[in-house]
Amino acid sequence: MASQDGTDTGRTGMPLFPAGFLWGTSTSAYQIEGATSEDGRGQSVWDSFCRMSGRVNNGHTGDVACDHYHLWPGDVRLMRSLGVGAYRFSLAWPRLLPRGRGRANEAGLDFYDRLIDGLLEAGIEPWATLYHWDLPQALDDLGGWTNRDCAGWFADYAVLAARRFGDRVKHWATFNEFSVFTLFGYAFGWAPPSISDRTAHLQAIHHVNLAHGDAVAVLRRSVPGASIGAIHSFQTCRPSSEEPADVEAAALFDEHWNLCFPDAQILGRYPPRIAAAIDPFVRAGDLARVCQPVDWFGMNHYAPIYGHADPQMLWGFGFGAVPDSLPRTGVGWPIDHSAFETSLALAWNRYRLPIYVTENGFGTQSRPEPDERAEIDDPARVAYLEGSVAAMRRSLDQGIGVKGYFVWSLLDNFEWGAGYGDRFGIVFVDYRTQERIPKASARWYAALIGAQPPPAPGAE
Ligand code: IFM
Repeated sequence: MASQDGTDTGRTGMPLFPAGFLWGTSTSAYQIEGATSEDGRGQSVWDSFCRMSGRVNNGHTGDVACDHYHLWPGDVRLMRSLGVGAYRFSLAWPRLLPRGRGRANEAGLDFYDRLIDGLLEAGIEPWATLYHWDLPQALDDLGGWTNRDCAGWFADYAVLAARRFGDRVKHWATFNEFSVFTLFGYAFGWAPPSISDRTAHLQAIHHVNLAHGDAVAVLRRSVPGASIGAIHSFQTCRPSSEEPADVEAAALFDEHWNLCFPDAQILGRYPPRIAAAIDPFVRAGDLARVCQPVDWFGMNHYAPIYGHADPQMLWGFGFGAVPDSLPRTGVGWPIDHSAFETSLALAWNRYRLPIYVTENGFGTQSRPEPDERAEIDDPARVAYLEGSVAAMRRSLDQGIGVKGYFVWSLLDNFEWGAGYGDRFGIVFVDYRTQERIPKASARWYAALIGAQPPPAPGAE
């Protein structure tokens, strides 16, 4: 059977993917764990940022979040009931090393031991990300990513994680969305450490790249059979208008958002507009240190970016107007699945690595009580996810090496500056009771996974 766009839909009406295609869900530590001051966890930059007046919507914090620290067994059961093959979560650096370096926190290590064992018992492959934005505050006090030593601190943290969990965790990502936390934190000032400074931003880019390279080397040495990648926010970047200033601004935005991390890590060079500016921070041998062989390209995709010239912004580019013709998600992001196909093709042609889509999802704004549960019926999210999956299927037909897809997110969670106001989960979380209620999108996802052909005998 074929759908209107020509996709093979099998008997169930669901698009069919090659046997062995991986279906998963993604989350991150600060967004779901809570228990921020329990069992010896140290403070992260997000704990501090949430306490700064006016930074996070409604003064929300990650203190409790989805209380996944205590409720993880139920969350694993939930994933099992959906039939997912893999779960991508992040390790909280400040839970493992409360001061970022030095003495490890056994209780924190135990927590991830339990989670990993629980996932394996449920037949779900653990995919660990070392860094999803929660830098230990103690390291930020020493300059954070502007300090070149931070790369070495990160490598030591990677050694600890690899030695403790590497017997069971074989899929590792170094960082999640390099460009987002460096741009928002060191250039736009919208996230910790709330800096807007060109030198600090360039240092952060390069030191994070060094940290990535060092961590890949550590993981390769310490984890037999490791499959290692990095996760990039990779969104097609278009100019808001055909004005030459907007076209040039969008090109610089593209280098900052999409290219300056994977180009350095996979091609061993910075993209042209950034190269000259970053050169003073690059020492002999650095790019070889950054550019370590990886096994896959992690792509987080949500929406195209429209860039325009904005002299008020640090680098002269900013988010510009989106064409009125494009529909929007509940949090105002433009919906255009052709941008996803473009990004997949671009990453494939430029980096020639197998691609895992490590995040893709649809945000809505939480309704006020008593209507907030109306969100459990979420046809707009289902339609968006269907569009993404169809785009991915078409990309596969064009020979693009997409190997798996992780929906963002398993649960509604702490959406950074938006606090709990934005919901991206396929499972609804009632934050008053911590009740989890699968949305229509969760049922749709389970049906999609259930319709896929079984893995070939002997396949991984
Ligand atoms: O919630 C975030 C996630 O932490 C990183 N990628 C985008 C998601 C939605 O904004």
